[in-house]
Amino acid sequence: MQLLKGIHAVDLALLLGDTLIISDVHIGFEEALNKQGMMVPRDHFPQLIARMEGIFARLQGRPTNRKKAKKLRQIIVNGDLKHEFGTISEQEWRHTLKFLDFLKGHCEKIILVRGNHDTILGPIARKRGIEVHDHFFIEGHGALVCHGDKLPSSELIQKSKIIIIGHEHPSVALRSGSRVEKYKCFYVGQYQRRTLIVLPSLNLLTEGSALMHDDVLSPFLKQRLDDFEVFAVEDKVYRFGKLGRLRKKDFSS
Ligand SMILES: [Mn+2]
Repeated sequence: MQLLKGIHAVDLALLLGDTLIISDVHIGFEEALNKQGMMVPRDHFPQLIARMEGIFARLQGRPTNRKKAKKLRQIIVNGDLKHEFGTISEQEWRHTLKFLDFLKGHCEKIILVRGNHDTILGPIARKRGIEVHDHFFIEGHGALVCHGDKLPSSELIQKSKIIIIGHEHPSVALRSGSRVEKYKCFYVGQYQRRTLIVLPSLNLLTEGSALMHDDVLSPFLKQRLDDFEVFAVEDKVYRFGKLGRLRKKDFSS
């Protein structure tokens, strides 16, 4: 599904030219929940790999003007690759390295953008010789990729045409009969007259937060959101229309 000219949503990932961007994988989330006494299945990792395999399979037929079309030029992980603050659990080490190796099989370069959960991502990244950035600018597209938990400098915002954030874990809630179903989604709106794209979370254990009701987290979204377009992700990506209209349809009545 094309969100904007030359920018496609491929399942829960965003494709911009030869760059794939994913966000908020939160590896180790189930272990953190288990520690809090919550019983959750521990099969997030194989699910995650299967989901990514599906995304890569869809990319196979994409048009490209590069000779080595098989691999993506780069994959940007836009923050919160791993879940736990402060320490790295044994499972996180194992899974994070495995995930990075898996991604490396599909691209020439991995770029890690720091999220608020990634305080000590350094040691993991160093083990694989991957750079960790506070933000990453995709030249040629004028696209600024940052996690979105805080605002970058105004100079950076000034020179961007597109800003791509994660952090928010957006979803949209729909009522069907008496049930309310949540779908992960992309938002496309504006921030300071720049195009703003909010990526869904790639953590498959959580549904995300529906902006229609929940409070916003990112400072980029502390603004009027009625004109933001919603693209929901299910078996494919669906254009849902504007957030303001969805809010008015109020499913709580
Ligand atoms: Mn975050």
